[in-house]
Amino acid sequence: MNIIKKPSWDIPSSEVTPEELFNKRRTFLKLGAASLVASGALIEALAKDNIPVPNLKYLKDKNINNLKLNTYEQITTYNNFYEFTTSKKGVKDLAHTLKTDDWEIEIDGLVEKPFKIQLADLSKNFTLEERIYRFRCVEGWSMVVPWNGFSLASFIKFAKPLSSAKYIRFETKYDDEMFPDQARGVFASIDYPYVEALRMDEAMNELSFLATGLYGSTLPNQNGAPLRLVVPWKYGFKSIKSISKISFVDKEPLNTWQRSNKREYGFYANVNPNVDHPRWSQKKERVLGKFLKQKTLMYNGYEKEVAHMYKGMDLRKFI
Ligand SMILES: Nc1nc2c(c(=O)[nH]1)N[C@H]1C(S)=C(S)[C@@H](COP(=O)(O)O)O[C@H]1N2
Ligand SMILES: [Mo]
Repeated sequence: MNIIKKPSWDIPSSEVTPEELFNKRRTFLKLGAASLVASGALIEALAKDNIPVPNLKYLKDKNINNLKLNTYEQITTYNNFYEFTTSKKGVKDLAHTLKTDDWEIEIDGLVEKPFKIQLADLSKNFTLEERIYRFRCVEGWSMVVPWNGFSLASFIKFAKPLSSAKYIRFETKYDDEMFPDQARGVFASIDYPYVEALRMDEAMNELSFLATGLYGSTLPNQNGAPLRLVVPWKYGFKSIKSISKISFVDKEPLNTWQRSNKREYGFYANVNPNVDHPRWSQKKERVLGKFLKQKTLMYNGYEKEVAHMYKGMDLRKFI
């Protein structure tokens, strides 16, 4: 029998899984504008799954662990972003007050020369990459996200810290017109600005990433636009959103959740199924969109890449 091969993107949208769709879209990106005409079905499918038309060019992640991506819809409608609301489903509809045009990042502390730079100018110095990472929130839910951005290590080389810098500290922008919960002052859910930090060796680890996009297009506000940290072996709260200040320091900074409740949250926050949260077990997690829970992996599945950094540390003490 003679089988006529259809072009790969020419399939009914109803039969496409989000992952296939994503891969097709990447093929389509490579083909360029000409394929726009030929791929009505694809455009329709993208629209159906609410995936924006891609606007970023990046080096593809080979996804050697064959992680199954969560959908764009799942990743962008279930968020923790206290500056807007503590309701995970509510963030998306409130996040329009965040204005990311002309976003400036201030770099200070133990660096050769402190400076301020527009994010657009900063990004030009790096090749955009894709990183498909597991993401595990301390609350017990998880997802797999295709991020776009650049390695934190490449940013650090650009920023030129002094050898006396032992930690890198990040701050979310403080602007109570953009972030309604900051305007609530003492009645706010947590102390602002949100602060997170990493030890320098953790920051230089190949996995540490600064994201400016996801699923091939600019980061949506609710996911921490225009620049957020991604450290996939740590609980999600370490992955600070909407960064506007980065400081190099010599003492361990007090991060927001440790400040808020140091009995429950520490500095390291490494994913560890063997150390329970004081109020719940960390042995399992629910992947967004799935009903049954799955086992949580040590260091969220990144043991090979990160375990050496914590050798000899008591993981019950350094939570
Ligand atoms: N500035 C800021 N960053 C933040 C948070 C926040 O409330 N404010 N929440 C953290 C938590 S608890 C998680 S789980 C992740 C959620 O990221 P996502 O909404 O992109 O899934 O962001 C982290 N970064
Ligand atoms: Mo979280």
